[in-house]
Amino acid sequence: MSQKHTTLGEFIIDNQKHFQYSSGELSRLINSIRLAAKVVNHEVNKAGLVDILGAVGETNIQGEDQQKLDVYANDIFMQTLTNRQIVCGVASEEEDDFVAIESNNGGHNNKYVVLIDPLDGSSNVDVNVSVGTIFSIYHRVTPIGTPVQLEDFLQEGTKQVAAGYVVYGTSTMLVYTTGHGVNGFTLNPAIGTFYLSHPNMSFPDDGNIYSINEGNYVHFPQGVKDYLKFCQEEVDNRPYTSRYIGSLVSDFHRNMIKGGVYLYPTSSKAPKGKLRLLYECNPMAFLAEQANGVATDGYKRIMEIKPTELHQRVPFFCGSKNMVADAEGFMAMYPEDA
Ligand code: P6P
Repeated sequence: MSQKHTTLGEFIIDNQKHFQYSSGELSRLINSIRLAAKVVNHEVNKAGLVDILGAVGETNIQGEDQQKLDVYANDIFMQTLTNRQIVCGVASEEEDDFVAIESNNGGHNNKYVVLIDPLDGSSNVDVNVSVGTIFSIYHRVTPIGTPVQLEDFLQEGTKQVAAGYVVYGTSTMLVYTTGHGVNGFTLNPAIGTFYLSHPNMSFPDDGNIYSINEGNYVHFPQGVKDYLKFCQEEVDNRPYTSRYIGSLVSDFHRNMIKGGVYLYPTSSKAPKGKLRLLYECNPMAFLAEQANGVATDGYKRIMEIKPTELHQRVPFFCGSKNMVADAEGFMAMYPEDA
């Protein structure tokens, strides 16, 4: 008799008790993300068969070529989040500015804002490598009943109510936290149901996997170069293994299960790093900290950074606490690089 796996829907209901005074809106919001993830998953899984590969011939505010699937995923999440009378505004990697939800969809009277990277790592789609969706949820800080403002989105990561990702890999998983640990759900595509497959996910304190784009080595700060040499020297349980998928969600997911560290530091090519604070680093940092891991910019906690711009970038050191500490130790040897 196979073990009965709890469905995501059952899990959300069972955990409703954590949200005092909540009328189930956060649960409905997470359910809407579940629905959008299934729709995007269906398209990602057949991307090679329909005219949805390749670039749309436009660039987003990041100056990155928008892939057709980027735009499709953004449209699906935008539509799903907009139509649920729960959200007053959405900020997306694919949108220049935040999107205020119209009053006919509850708009100003809704209390949550969502920040999202609808299809992270999308350049991998054309080569059939896993990609992901990353989401971050906050209570608005401006009064309910008024139009959502930029300050509703520029909140420290410590204020997140929930965060998670979908990884469209060899299986499709939804992994999320509401501040009470991290749980992973695997989609059974035959029936379109997510089942609790990875309860209470947790980073091992140590690991032997490091994830970084070593092609940027010559551009890295000296502390990062020294840490990479540390990873590669034959001492103790080193050299470590280098694993870099080019998809943050996939590298994070593997490191959380096996132990490891992900680094996207500053470089002379990316003086502030590449990853975006609001819809990549903060949600992944919330998950990391809820799963016995850590996330910093090489010096300080990611979730304590006060955001100033919607698409601002920060350096990102994330994963097993002892490995991040080792990397920070090398960074601290060069205070001039801070
Ligand atoms: P690079 C994808 O564009 C992304 O935001 C992350 O998912 C990934 O880890 C990183 O950028 C890859 O960047 O510069 O190594 O190609």
